[in-house]
Amino acid sequence: MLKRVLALSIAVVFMFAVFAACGQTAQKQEPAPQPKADENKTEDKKAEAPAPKPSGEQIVLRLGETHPADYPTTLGDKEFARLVEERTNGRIKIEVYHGAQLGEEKAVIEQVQFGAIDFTRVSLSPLAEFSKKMNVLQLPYLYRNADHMWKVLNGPIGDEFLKSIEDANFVGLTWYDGGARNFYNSKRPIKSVADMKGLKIRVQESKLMMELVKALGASPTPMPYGEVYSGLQTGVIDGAENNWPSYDTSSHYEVAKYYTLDEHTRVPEILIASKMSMDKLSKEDQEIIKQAARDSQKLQREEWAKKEKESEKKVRDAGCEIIELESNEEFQKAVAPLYDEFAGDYKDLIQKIKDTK
Ligand code: GTR
Repeated sequence: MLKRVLALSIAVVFMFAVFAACGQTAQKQEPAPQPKADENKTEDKKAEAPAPKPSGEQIVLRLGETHPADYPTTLGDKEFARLVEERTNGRIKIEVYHGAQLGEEKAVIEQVQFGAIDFTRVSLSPLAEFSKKMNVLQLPYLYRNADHMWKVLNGPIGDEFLKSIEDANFVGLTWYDGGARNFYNSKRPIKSVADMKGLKIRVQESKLMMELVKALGASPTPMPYGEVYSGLQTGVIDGAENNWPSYDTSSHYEVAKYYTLDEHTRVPEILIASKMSMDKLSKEDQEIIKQAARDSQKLQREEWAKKEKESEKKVRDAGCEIIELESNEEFQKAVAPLYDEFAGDYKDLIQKIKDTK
């Protein structure tokens, strides 16, 4: 709650600063008011290498991230920030606010849209609500495996999608790994679609994810990530769905021990900038930022591969029941109508994705 109030007041103060600065022609951006440093944040600061001496006016930008400080996406964000700072000799500093300090994903995306927050790393699911075509890239069972997904994302199709969100006032910078998502719940092992019946399943704030859960016979409850643990604990919801690292680091495995490897979606993570923030920078600086984001993907994917294994081991050791399906065909069939519903206009594009080798 306190975090929310804090995030809201920062947003209000910042908006005020943005409006007050309107009419000024200078490119310079004043550092935004800082939230009170929490313990983690203080640790972060200590761990950072000393910043290179800035030459001239320093530009301070903010990046919002929902995950904890040592989560693979946060490490990717920090690598991005480090590269930008290094390549501008400290002239552009990007502060990474992890752990939803700037708010939950949907609220942060809204603020990025009107320039109150400069960058964020989010899941494609909530972002697709702002740019519907993005739903294509999170269709259930779209990719054959992780390699296939990376060929698509790092090729011309992925580039086109990064560009496509400019219409919604975002600049797509790069993709990060988010693995495959699986269902988990506190009631019973899910071994078939029939076992999903009647379960209250939390989903991200995404229409596609709601319909996916409905298509499997369960009842979807959209909810911000930060509220899911208590939702599971109090029985407001019976389950949710996520990849291994999120199931682990959110501690959801403690309160929902049945985890079924149905791999219904591979939802890419995406790093985006506010178009308003980017437009204030010179073309050269915009290029540095875009390249740094692309270059940060390597570290994020390495960290992801490590974390997936660690998290799987941790939740297995903790006694969670992991259900491996002989085949997910039944799940695939049940969710197939979503292709028409969410991507009916993009049949050729879907074929191109499927044909990517
Ligand atoms: C995670 C993702 C987060 C958030 C979360 C959720 O896998 O990395 O950005 O979207 O899922 O389920 O809300």
